Amino acid sequence: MNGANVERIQRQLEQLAEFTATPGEGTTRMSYSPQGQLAREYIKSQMLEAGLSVREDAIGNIFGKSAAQDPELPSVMVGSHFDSVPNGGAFDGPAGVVMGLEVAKLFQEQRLLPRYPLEVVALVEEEGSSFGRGLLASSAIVGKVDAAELHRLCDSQGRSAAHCMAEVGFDADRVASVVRPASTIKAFIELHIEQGPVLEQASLDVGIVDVIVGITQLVVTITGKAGHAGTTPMNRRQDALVAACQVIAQVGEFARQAGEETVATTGKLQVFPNGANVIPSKVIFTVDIRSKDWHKLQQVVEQTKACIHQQSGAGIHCHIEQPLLVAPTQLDPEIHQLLAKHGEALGLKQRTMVSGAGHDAMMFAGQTAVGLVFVPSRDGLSHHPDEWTDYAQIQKGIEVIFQTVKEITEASNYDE
Ligand code: HGY
Ligand code: MN
Ligand code: MN
Repeated sequence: MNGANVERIQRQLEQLAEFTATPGEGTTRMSYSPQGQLAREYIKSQMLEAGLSVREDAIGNIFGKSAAQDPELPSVMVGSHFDSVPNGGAFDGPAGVVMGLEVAKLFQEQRLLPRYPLEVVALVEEEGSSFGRGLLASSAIVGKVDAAELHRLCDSQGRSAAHCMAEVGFDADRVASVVRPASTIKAFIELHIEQGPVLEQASLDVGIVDVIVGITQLVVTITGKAGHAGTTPMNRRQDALVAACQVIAQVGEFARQAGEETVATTGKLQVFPNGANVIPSKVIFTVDIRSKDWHKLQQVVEQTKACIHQQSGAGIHCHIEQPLLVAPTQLDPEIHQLLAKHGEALGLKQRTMVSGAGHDAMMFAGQTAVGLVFVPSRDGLSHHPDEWTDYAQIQKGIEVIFQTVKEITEASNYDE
């Protein structure tokens, strides 16, 4: 298969994987961190090399825009995110950013001039690992984030998102300028690793996503009263951690009862003051709940909230925040059909599938026509240092998108 250049894809992914705070222990690249900034400069350099004009918006999203027969027309946007989870893998996000870079490079090499501009995008803060609010940048681009939220959201050291942005030259107070009116985007197409076992188990080359599951995240703060572990009788304790454990043990059961592949996870747990001989006075933990069925999602949310409130009383107080709530998202059938047509023409083995992972694509879906292409994940593993997808597999996914984007941008040869 000509076209997408596997060596270049490998080189760019290996270079991005270098930008981690935990070398040898997976990819840890927080937005606005030194590693995030190194990745930023590299991505911008690769956009320039692909002949794109580069800009960054007020919160640090990077855009590389091509020349076009009609530059005023809406862009066909391709890309993904370049932040990571703690000790995650090297492909979650970067595979989609490199897809965008490669599509742009192929346009340049094949002297293609699109009628609609091609726009490569590298997004910050999709994972929510820095400030506890996933899909932050794509939410801002579609107008769902205000400056107050960026001043309110904080990292584990209590630094606000606005502060962290300002530290590297971005400006949360100008977040309104990040909004892209729907009229400026003709389509958004993302390539992402599947992060599950389906494609590998069926020996398929690509998955074309029709639905992304609904997602919500709760941040629960339970407060009690610190005390001496040795001298405080069991009947006189207000133990915040014991109360939290009653909830955490239940959320999995609520999800199992809901069925329909509904899932619930507590991934973050902070205990204060976190001393072995101190009764915990405060606990902050997260509950991530997902389902392709909106009613099941809501059912588990309500059960979880009720269980939390049942812990209140006798000196125990509970507070719930819900920074993220996105309904199950249907992607664009026409884009889906185009991707399937080009996958077939390329002789790829493919299937339609649901995404159990959330993606920036779901935020853009309310704004424009959106497509999402999966490539296989070895052992279905992701959010883990051993996350892996063969570069040749990524190349196949990129080829499908390149052919599709050529059609959607109505590209023609400069020499014609
Ligand atoms: O959580 C997710 O589904 C994605 O990895 N942000
Ligand atoms: Mn991702
Ligand atoms: Mn992820």
